Amino acid sequence: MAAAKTNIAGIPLASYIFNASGINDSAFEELETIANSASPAIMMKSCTLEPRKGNDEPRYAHLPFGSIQCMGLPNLGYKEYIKFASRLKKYKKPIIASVAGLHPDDYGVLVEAFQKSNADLIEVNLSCPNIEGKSQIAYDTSLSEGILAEICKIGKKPLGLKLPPYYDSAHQEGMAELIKRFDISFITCINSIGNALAINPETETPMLKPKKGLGGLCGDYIKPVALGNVRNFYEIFGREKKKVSIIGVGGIKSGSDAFEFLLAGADAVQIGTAFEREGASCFKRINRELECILGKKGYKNMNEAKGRLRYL
Ligand code: RRO
Repeated sequence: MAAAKTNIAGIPLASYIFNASGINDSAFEELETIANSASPAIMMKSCTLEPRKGNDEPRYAHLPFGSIQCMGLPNLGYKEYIKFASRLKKYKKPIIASVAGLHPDDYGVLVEAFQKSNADLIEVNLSCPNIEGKSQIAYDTSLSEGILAEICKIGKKPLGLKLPPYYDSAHQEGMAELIKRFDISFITCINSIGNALAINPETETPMLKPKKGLGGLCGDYIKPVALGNVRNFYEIFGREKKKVSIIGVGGIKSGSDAFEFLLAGADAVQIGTAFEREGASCFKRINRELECILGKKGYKNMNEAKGRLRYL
């Protein structure tokens, strides 16, 4: 059977499926659970300069086909995650830091700190939709450009961008142009679909308290949008010499979902909502299902199927 080995930005991963930032990855014990699971990497919660409690409860709700949340970046502050990266080293899995600024200047400080840490990769979150009064940076190319100019000067560890969903090819091309100009080694797409609203008709209230009920939509609802974004970036970067690894995320809960992301061109995928529902056993299950599909279809390795979507 084909082993679903892969790599991101040249860093080898023992399998294709690991955890998405934001789900059960804030506290050290949670990160150890991920380290002890079949996840081939340990992704940490997006962190800010200072610790944050996050938004008021209720801030997470299950929906019939996924979830909606407005967590508001609850995290222990970047200094804790630097310590966690050292303590997680013994698990011998790539450690991925995720950084989120509340102000554009924060990004330089955060990236510099993780460049000197035991993290192997740094995911720069430019797309959190859940902070009242702050827009999603990656929808603003000139703001993003200023941040990239700053962070790409620092250190040698591979940098990636966590991107929001794009709904217009011109916007996606604009972000791709920026990525080509800077030393960005991977992208993770997509973040949740921001500013969704779930209403409880019984109570006639939103399901969430923060932001008048608006929150990020996750799970099955967003899979086609995520696939579209992955595919479009795959087509754009496929025309270039420089390799940008693509990590797909959004609604993956089975090996068949992961296989669709592989066909679209993803180098690896992350699991969020399914991890929240099922716990850390999801990584082994989904990977086994994916390997089974590859075997049945006669693929000897991931590269034989990667990006090989056949147009009608
Ligand atoms: O913490 C959050 O509310 C959050 C973050 Br940082 C993010 O990047 N995406 C999201 O849906 N929620």
